Amino acid sequence: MTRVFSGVQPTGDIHIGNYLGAMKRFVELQDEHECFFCVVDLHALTVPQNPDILRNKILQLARIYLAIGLDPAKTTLFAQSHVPAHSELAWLLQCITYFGELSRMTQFKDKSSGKENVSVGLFTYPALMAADILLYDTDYVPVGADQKQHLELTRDIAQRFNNRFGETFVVPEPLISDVGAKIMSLTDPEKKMSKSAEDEMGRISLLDTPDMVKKKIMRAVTDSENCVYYDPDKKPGLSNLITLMSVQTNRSVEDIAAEYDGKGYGQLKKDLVEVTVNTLKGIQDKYNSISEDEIRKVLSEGADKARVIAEKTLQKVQQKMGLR
Ligand code: AQP
Repeated sequence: MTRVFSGVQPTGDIHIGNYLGAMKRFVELQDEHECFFCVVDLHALTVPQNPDILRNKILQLARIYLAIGLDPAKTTLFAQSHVPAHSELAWLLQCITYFGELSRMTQFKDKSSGKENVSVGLFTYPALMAADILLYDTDYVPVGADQKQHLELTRDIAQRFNNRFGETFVVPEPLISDVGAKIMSLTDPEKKMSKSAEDEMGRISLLDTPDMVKKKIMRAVTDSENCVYYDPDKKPGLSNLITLMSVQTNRSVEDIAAEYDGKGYGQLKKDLVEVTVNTLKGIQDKYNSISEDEIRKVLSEGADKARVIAEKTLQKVQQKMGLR
């Protein structure tokens, strides 16, 4: 069976961009692949976190994994920090990753821009992400478009290691959706929707109430043309709403644009509220039915399973590098 790995950071409110861009795909993949989905809590530490809030966010994200339909009987769900091999392999991979490569990562440039004290962890984050993926002999990594560059680096690191030390790592392929891989902010549609952006109105959290969803979509920034067509360069706000409608209804963006041509932005927004509230309702109903004990049990059993595989890969790598 082919292996799938992906992770989500417990850094804030998991939003509809995370869900439609990556997490929905996790659920589809679990039936036909051996899947590992991780709460990448070590990644969260690359920017300052309040320890109590982080602890809660880790459990909340695990609960969301279950609520969107991931089934612990089919898939391994765990927290990254519960499997020490992630940190250990990250160090070994950092030692074969070049400073220049990490300096070119656009996410690092964006997240560090204008900040005075930027952690070394934020800079080396892509090497930890490579470790996460390579530990599990991963074939496919479902991610949003913002992670494409990190995935390319992971592939380069795996190939470099294999060339230097002999065949060791599977070189993984990214799985990036054609539509919905980059959902944009509702208030600033030139930027992607983000968990940690200060402006909450820019994102729809998976746990937002129907009223909040309505307020955010109805206030979403569009343009003054009032003519419906899909063009992300010319009409980023409107095109983002069309994309949100398209991925939630499994219809093409052309189809949606044609339907609302002549009806105006107001009708599209109204219908998008209904569709989105409906998407979130299923997730929220399940979310509210899961107990904290159940989450802890899933994470504990998941880490036990993940640890066995991760340790084996780590030992192989240590041996190849001359450590054992
Ligand atoms: N706007 C987005 N549209 C589509 N997919 C997205 N993803 C993130 N934002 C969008 C995908 O969601 C998965 C989990 O993301 P992450 O936790 O790795 O964090 P991130 O990529 O840095 O995204 P955020 O939401 O903006 O978080 P913060 O604010 O903490 O940096 C990934 O597969 C990602 O591609």
